[in-house]
Amino acid sequence: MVVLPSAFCWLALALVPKVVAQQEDGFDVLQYVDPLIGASNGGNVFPGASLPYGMAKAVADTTSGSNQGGFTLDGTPVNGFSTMHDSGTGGSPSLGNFALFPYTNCPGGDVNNCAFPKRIRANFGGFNNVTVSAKPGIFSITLNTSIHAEMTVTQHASLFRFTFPTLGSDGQPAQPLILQDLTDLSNSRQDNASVSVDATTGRITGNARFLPSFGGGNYVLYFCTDFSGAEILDNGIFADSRASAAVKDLTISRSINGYPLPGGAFVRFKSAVEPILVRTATSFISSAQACSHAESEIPDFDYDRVADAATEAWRAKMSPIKVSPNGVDGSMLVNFYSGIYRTMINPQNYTGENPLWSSSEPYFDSFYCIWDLFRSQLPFLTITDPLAVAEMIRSLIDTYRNVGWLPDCRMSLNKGYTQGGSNADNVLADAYLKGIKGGINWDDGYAAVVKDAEVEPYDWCCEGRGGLDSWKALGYIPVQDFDYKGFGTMTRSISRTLEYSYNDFCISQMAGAMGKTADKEKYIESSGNWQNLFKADQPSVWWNGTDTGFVGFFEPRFLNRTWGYQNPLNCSNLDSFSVCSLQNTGRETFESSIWEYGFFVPHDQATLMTMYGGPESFVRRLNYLHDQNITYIGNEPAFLTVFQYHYAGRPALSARRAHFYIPSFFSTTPDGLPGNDDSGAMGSFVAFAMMGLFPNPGQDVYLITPPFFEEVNITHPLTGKTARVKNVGFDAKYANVYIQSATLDGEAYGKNWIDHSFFTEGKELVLTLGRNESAWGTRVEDLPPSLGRYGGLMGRLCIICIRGWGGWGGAIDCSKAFIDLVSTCLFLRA
Ligand SMILES: *[C@@H]1O[C@H](CO)[C@@H](O)[C@H](O)[C@H]1NC(C)=O
Ligand SMILES: *[C@@H]1O[C@H](CO)[C@@H](O)[C@H](O)[C@H]1NC(C)=O
Ligand SMILES: *[C@@H]1O[C@H](CO)[C@@H](O)[C@H](O)[C@H]1NC(C)=O
Ligand SMILES: *[C@@H]1O[C@H](CO)[C@@H](O)[C@H](O)[C@H]1NC(C)=O
Ligand SMILES: *[C@@H]1O[C@H](CO)[C@@H](O)[C@H](O)[C@H]1NC(C)=O
Ligand SMILES: *[C@@H]1O[C@H](CO)[C@@H](O)[C@H](O)[C@H]1NC(C)=O
Ligand SMILES: *[C@@H]1O[C@H](CO)[C@@H](O)[C@H](O)[C@H]1NC(C)=O
Ligand SMILES: *[C@@H]1O[C@H](CO)[C@@H](O)[C@H](O)[C@H]1NC(C)=O
Ligand SMILES: *[C@@H]1O[C@H](CO)[C@@H](O)[C@H](O)[C@H]1NC(C)=O
Ligand SMILES: *[C@H]1O[C@H](CO)[C@@H](O)[C@H](O)[C@@H]1NC(C)=O
Repeated sequence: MVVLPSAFCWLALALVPKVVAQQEDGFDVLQYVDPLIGASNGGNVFPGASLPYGMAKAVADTTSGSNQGGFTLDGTPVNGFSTMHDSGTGGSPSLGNFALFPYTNCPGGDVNNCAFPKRIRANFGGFNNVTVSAKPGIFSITLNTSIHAEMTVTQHASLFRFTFPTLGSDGQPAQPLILQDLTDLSNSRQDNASVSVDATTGRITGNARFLPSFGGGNYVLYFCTDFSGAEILDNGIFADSRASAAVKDLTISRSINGYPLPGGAFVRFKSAVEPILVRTATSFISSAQACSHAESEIPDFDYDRVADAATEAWRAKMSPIKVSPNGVDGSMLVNFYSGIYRTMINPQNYTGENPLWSSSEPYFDSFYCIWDLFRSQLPFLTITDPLAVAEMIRSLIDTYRNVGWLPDCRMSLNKGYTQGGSNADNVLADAYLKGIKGGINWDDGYAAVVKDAEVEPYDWCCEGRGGLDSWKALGYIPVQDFDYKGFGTMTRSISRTLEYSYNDFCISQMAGAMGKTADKEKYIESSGNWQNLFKADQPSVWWNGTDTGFVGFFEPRFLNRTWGYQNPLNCSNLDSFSVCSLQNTGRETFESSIWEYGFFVPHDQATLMTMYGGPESFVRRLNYLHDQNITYIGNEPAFLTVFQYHYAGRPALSARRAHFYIPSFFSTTPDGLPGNDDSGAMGSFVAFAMMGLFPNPGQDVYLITPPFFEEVNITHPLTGKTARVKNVGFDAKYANVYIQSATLDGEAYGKNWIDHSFFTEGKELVLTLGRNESAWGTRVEDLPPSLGRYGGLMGRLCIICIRGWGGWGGAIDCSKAFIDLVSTCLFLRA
């Protein structure tokens, strides 16, 4: 069984890093991690105690209505302390099951004078912000009731230490009561939850069925809770607002209240001379397994030992990334390291905890969601924690084997909603091209991505792709498609077409690297399908009638190949009217505008640029997208657009744009995140942007900009080699952010991108900075790879012109195109 091995692994992990932790130079990376960044204003991060990828995540839960990751610093009170959470959530709050709540005593000694229901006990959960402390692996808070709550974790178990005042609210000596409620953050508990308390030991066990927060289905979670530190006075169960020590077992209905009827167990103690320790573990398998996790991971109730081990686990994960603090504001370091920290909260390692199928493969959950994670979070971990990424990918492939498809989103053992394409394809390609091995069966991985491209699921709400017949027959997803084979929300035809195109490109690259030439050709061909929705004569006019001056946008198309229409600015950051998410009244672009999706051709920027009239016009468009606030950095599709200037031979503008967003949109305060962190997506954006190497995910490409620090060292966990980026002429005021020249391992380096061998082989990149844009990285041979050709554009333009007059129904001004071509050639000095 998994119980013992997993406990041993975690103990081992906790012991080894002690060595790493002894930083010769006294640089302790953990001093720069602030888990509270994003704990208010909708960041919805999980700010509590977790191990890297840990299943146990302990924190105080507040009553905030912000779909929070448990705790918030927004003035709402605490109504429980629970041990399972997700981070950066958007849809609805996730997990937060089986909350504990402490009272110093029940007035008059009567348990019925303690408040059991969640809504009422929030009256006893007020707190002052200054009492909150969050560090990697540890969280603490003091409630207005003077109860001090500290918490730390192992992989599956949380250890809470409650310190009580000597007198209760009625002035009588403390006789603490701790209750445990059969609830979760979103009040999703279903029928027939149950709980039992052992009269002698006070051990509470139980289980309940809950709903996942952004998907279908349900899950059953079990728990096991033990106490230490004081003698037990009595114990029992509660139902609604009444409790009794005479009853030890409860099975409770969801009831007809519209919210689950409060129910759970309590344990009361004779005194509060010492702090009371509460150890609670969960399992998706059984209460017995939860108890076994708890006993093996925290046999001794030793809070300090567990907290130290958690701290060391984080220090070990984070120490390989070292930046020079020289000259920079401390908040820059906090921004950077806190971002990195948040990349390792989710996905969660539920290996040994998957009741759905039996397998010896790892099982990771809380891919919440891959649409967010593929862009920079998983690529970040590919550099810093390739072994973990290998386990995640094995888990994705095992999910394909057992469920039939790769997930696009997955939480709490259930399928989550697909937002666009089958973006696990991008994740697999990214890892494959970067040489991630770690026991991955890549033949099965390849079969999984091909299935996404070839087989339409009956229900494509939550896996695979919809509209495959039209995709293959027409080369795009039509608006108002006719699809009788599979069913899902028939919206997002533009963003799905763009994402499917890129998914196919990712498959083609895997095929190419595996020597499957015919497949490679086939998927390269379909990766060009995005072009079929480009309406060359489409203008873009603001709602007040002002013309943006740009022509040529993606537009929806019907089955009969005629054009539909969506204002290219709708669903942008400035459109608060349109419905743009997964609603069935949604638009043809998901959570973003045609303007922004207009850049989502990560594999063929050269051809896109040609269609946009050449690099100058492409750059003007990118500037307009950012400067007019059409895009919003708080949602993931914006990430790559910050750096796409590289493809137009203007890497300096990417650098400038990175500084435009950081720190002004990302500050180190609880309200400092511009949107939901979406697991650690925002965190990874900050980390990559500040490190100066931004990935084009799904390709072995990192776009080079100067790091925000004088020096960045990243030691590869497998090869042990240290990659180094050094800024010469570094200026902590960030006026010198333009690369004048570069060397790679001492040789002049003109390309504005680099590949993954930089990290695995520990290369050294030295960037010489200046105040002005330079010629560095601007020549065609310096540009990142693109499927179509840069510069030599005449042929393509003619094709566009011909297609423009033919099947496209729109005219393109070929004389203007010719002028753009000439300016392109001049600019690129090809
Ligand atoms: C995931 O959990 C399993 C079982 O506890 C463990 O063997 C493995 O090392 C963990 N993986 C990571 C990346 O932490
Ligand atoms: C808790 O105490 C703080 C200050 O100590 C106070 O501002 C706040 O109003 C109190 N909250 C409640 C719910 O009593
Ligand atoms: C809950 O238990 C009752 C009584 O045993 C049973 O009738 C009912 O079907 C159960 N509900 C569910 C959802 O299992
Ligand atoms: C990076 O590594 C180099 C070479 O080992 C070392 O000289 C330098 O001090 C390191 N920089 C940081 C910030 O750790
Ligand atoms: C119309 O709106 C755009 C975008 O907000 C703005 O840039 C422009 O100045 C406005 N034009 C007029 C005439 O108000
Ligand atoms: C094409 O289909 C659309 C949507 O059904 C319809 O409005 C339009 O009239 C059709 N055009 C032609 C030429 O058939
Ligand atoms: C597009 O967005 C604008 C601004 O919110 C809104 O007024 C308009 O109705 C939207 N158009 C459609 C078709 O939704
Ligand atoms: C864009 O938004 C920022 C703040 O979010 C604001 O300062 C700026 O004026 C806006 N620009 C335009 C053109 O609306
Ligand atoms: C660099 O830019 C500054 C300010 O934009 C300008 O005054 C200066 O002349 C430029 N230097 C060179 C060498 O182009
Ligand atoms: C914490 O405390 C107040 C009042 O309780 C809240 O309304 C604030 O927003 C606050 N949060 C922060 C981050 O200061």
